[in-house]
Amino acid sequence: GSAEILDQLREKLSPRGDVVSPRGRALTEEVFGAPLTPVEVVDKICEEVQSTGTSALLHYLKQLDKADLSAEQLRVPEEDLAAAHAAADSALIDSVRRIRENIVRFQSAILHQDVTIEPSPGVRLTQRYVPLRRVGVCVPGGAAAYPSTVLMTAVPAQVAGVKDIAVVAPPTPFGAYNEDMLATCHELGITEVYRMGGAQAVAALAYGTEHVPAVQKIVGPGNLFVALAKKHVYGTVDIDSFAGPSEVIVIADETARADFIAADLLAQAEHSPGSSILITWEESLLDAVEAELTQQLSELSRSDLTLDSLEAFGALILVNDQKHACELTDSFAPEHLHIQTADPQTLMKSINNSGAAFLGHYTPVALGDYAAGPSHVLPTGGTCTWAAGLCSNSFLRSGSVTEFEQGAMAQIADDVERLAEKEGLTAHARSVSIRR
Ligand code: HSO
Ligand code: ZN
Repeated sequence: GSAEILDQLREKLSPRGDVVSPRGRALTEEVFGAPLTPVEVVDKICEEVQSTGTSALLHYLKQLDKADLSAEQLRVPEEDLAAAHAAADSALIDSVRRIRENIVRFQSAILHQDVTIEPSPGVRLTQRYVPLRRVGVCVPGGAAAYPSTVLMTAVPAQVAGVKDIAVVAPPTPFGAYNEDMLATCHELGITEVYRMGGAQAVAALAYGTEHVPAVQKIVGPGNLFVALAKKHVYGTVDIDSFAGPSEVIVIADETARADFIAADLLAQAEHSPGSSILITWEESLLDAVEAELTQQLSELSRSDLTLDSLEAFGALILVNDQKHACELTDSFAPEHLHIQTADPQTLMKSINNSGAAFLGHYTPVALGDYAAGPSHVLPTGGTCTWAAGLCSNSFLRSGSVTEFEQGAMAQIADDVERLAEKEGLTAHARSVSIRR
């Protein structure tokens, strides 16, 4: 039955608690002298950074990231960004430029514009949009380097008109010491990059320290500690969402190619952890995809990690029909949905819940991960039923503007006075009646 399949599928979502490795657990125990839960660890770090600023930040960078930095070494010198750019593979820089253009095109087209209506003479109502002044972008640097995340966060912010963008990346070879990531920042005109990651970086951005000016919003993916820290600081600043491990559901029919599907499932598993789920009503696809998975896995650079993830968080599911596939997908609410059928547009109409959808045999999710235009920072773990992916509009705040002329005010006054009196707020009523 559907409910059972769904329960089994939910187990394929890697639970956030598991993201703490045994090594991570041992480390926090060593640092804090007690086996604290991840939430306790994060609360403690955030509170200390809030109260003692840079010294707590440096303390945790030393203890947790094994990076012995001075306050002056927190920020990457602008010369280093320029040097990384000068030394970078020129083909990479060309790609970054083209991708930036793709992102700018899409993100500008969807950017909210001010809306003004004049519902009656003498009344003017406006919703206006203002960019946030300063935002922080978290770029992961644990298991792999992510120049793509710089593009997919900073460019939408720039399109929205954000003036200051502070990038934080952990002090690791895949993070703040990654030349490609630094070169990408320079190409995008980002000058403020900090060597800090984890909960301590999120807290520093949210509360500000002597060396890190506070931001208004923190975006970008991260591990469990980053996600919990964003939750902790929400309210002091805004955040995008709590992005967890990546997921894909592929829906396929008899027109789909098993080798394509296997490649897509492996791409998601490569994030390790990443959930890779195929749903089909075409029985022959199951064996064909399985054979392709085995075949292609042997050719991958990260095959061990990918296999671990596939075994823990992969599933090939046979359903009765298309309708069943759509119901299951909607209940699971995947981060990525890829429809590889004869008529993906029609099928898409019966599915509401996905963070980002990819239609057709020639639209692998990797196009969206790297280059198409929509951001790859997306809601995971079923949260796309209420959360949206990052986009240029995530960096705007809206405010309303109301204007009445005297005659128009007199017309609406009765209703205002009546409600104000019902609420017992006579000063409110009087502020209107006095103008009649
Ligand atoms: N699939 C990830 C994004 C990514 N993939 C970055 C490769 N690099 C989350 O949407
Ligand atoms: Zn990806």
